[in-house]
Parts: sequence; structure tokens; C-alpha cells
Amino acid sequence: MRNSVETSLDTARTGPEGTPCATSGRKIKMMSLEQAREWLRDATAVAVLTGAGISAESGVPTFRGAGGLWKDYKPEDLATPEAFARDPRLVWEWYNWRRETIKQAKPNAGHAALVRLEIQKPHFTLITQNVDGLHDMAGSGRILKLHGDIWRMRCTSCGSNWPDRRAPLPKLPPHCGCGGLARPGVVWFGEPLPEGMMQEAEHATLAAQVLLVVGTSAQVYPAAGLIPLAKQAGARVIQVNLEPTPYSGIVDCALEGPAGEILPQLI
Ligand code: BJW
Ligand code: ZN
Repeated sequence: MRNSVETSLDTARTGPEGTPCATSGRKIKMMSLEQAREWLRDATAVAVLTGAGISAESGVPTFRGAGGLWKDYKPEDLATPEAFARDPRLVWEWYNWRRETIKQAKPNAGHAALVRLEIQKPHFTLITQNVDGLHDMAGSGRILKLHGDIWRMRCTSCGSNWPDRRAPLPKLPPHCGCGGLARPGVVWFGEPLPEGMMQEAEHATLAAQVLLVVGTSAQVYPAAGLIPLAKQAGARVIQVNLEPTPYSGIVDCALEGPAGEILPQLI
């Protein structure tokens, strides 16, 4: 006896009505795009999960994959509370460099397409793992920033947090008015996500008819867990990525290509 998840995953590979949703071959690609466009057009409740790939065409390096940030640095050297405790200046040098890079970046056609989608849908939630602020700059309304915001700082002594868009920073490491050491307002490995935010993201995912997953390697949790959650709740999942991810086999449609080109065609 096959369980319901197995059945739904089989359905996912072929599309709910047995529609092929493979991405190899130009003709099938067009069919997949057409099918995905239909699902999105008919949905009244949509959730979107974005990752670093959506900002790649704006010139912001991704973390993993070709040209990814982790290639020259180990994450445990830079993106953990332990690394910061060990060498705050080194960690700040990395963030200072990233802030300078991101400061030059402008939202691209992918970010803009998501703003249009938000306007079209009565129920819409944008969930992002990105800290770069490009969704805000594009004009997206409410954004669930699961991993925080690189343009905010937090005091490790008094806990206050504040916006700071200076890049480069005049002095490293920066300090709070109270004299305490400041840290980037982001979520590192081993740290909890901002209070209540994952619950909101799960709620929106469970209510969505379509989950659109854009430019994430789907390797970091709990964010990646939204993909199987949506499948189990019966939503159609559409993935847009340059390459396959660990969830390519279970999504309803895996569209391979740059988000800045695919999203405007999809929306
Ligand atoms: C394109 C493209 C184009 C390129 N178009 N596509 C369950 C199982 C296993 C482990 C865990 C688990 N639950 C928790 C964990 C541990 C850990 C974790 O997930 N580890 C894994 C690595 C195994 N998770 C955590 O620690 C999280 N915290 C937590 O769970 O807390 C629990 C807790 C509770 C109570 C008390 C204490 C703790 C926190 C995770 C924080 C992640 N932080 C970072 C850094 C943020 C700050 C910063 O920016 O510096 O977030 S890591 C980094 O990865 C960053 C990203 O948001 C995140 C995800 O990366 P993303 O967005 O997917 O980017 P890439 O680079 O990986 O992929 C880009 C993709 O785009 C690729 O696929 C390309 O192909 C594609 N692409 N160009 C379309 N043009
Ligand atoms: Zn302080």
C-alpha cells in the first residue's frame, strides 16, 4: 500500500493531470512554462520563497555553486556566532566587502516580476532568505526576511538594533552608542530565526495554492523545509533555478534558467 506522500510525489513528477513537466528539450520547456503560468494565473493564494539566485543577475554573488561566496571562505569561519566571538574584525571585513558589493546593485526583472505578482493576488506572501534588501528596493510590500537584513546592526551588549546603510563602514568593527560591539543584523548558522517569522512563513505556505521557489539551493533549513511542506499540503510547487536542487524530483515544475528571464515570462 503506497502512502499519500508517495502518491503525491509521483503526481508531482508528471504534473497533476499527467502533464509532463520535464525541463529538457526546448518544446517540453515551453509546455512546462505554459503549464506553470496557468497554475499561477488561476491561484488566488500564492507564496514565494526566494534565495540568493534571484539577486545574481543584479551582481550579488550567491553562496554556493559557481562563483559562490563560500568558495574562498568556509561558512563556519564567517557565518557563525562562534566565528564572530573568535574574530569580529575578520567577520566584519567580509560583511563590509559584501555591503559595498550590494550597495552597487539594483533590483532586476525577476524582483520586478514578483512585485507585479503581489499586486495581482489577493493573498500573497514573499518569503526571502536574502539579506540584500533588493526586494524592498524593487517595491515589494511585506517581506518575511527569514535570515535578517545586512543593512541593520545589532548591539551585542544592550541588544538595540538600528539601520545603517554606510558602505564602507568608517571603522571596523563598528560599535553601539553604549560602547558595545555591533554585529550584522543577520541570522547565522545555529541561531534562531526572528521570532514568529518561520511560523508566518509556514502559515502562508500551508494556505497557498502555489509555492514559487526562486534561486535557492534548498540546502539551508528551516527555509528549505517549506518546499516539502507545500507539497504535503497539496500546493503546486514551481521551481526556478539555473540547475537542479535536492527538491527537483518532487516539485511540480522545475524551470531551469535565469530568474530574471523566466519570472517575467511566468508572471
Ligand atoms: C540562480 C541564478 C539565477 C544562481 N537565476 N537561479 C535540518 C536539517 C539539517 C540541518 C539543519 C536543519 N535545521 C537546521 C539546521 C542547521 C542549519 C542548516 O540548515 N544547515 C545546513 C547547511 C545543513 N540551519 C540553521 O542553523 C538555521 N537556524 C536554525 O535552524 O536555528 C534553530 C534554533 C532554534 C532555537 C535556538 C537556536 C537555534 C539558521 C540558518 C541561517 C543561514 N544563514 C545564512 C547567512 C545569512 C547572513 C549572510 O548573508 O551573511 O543565510 S547561510 C546562507 O545560506 C544565507 C542564505 O540565505 C542561505 C541559503 O542560501 P541560498 O539563498 O539558497 O543561496 P545559495 O547560494 O545556496 O544558492 C543559490 C541558488 O541560486 C543556486 O541553486 C543556483 O543554482 C541558483 N542561481 N543564479 C536562478 N540567475
Ligand atoms: Zn548597545
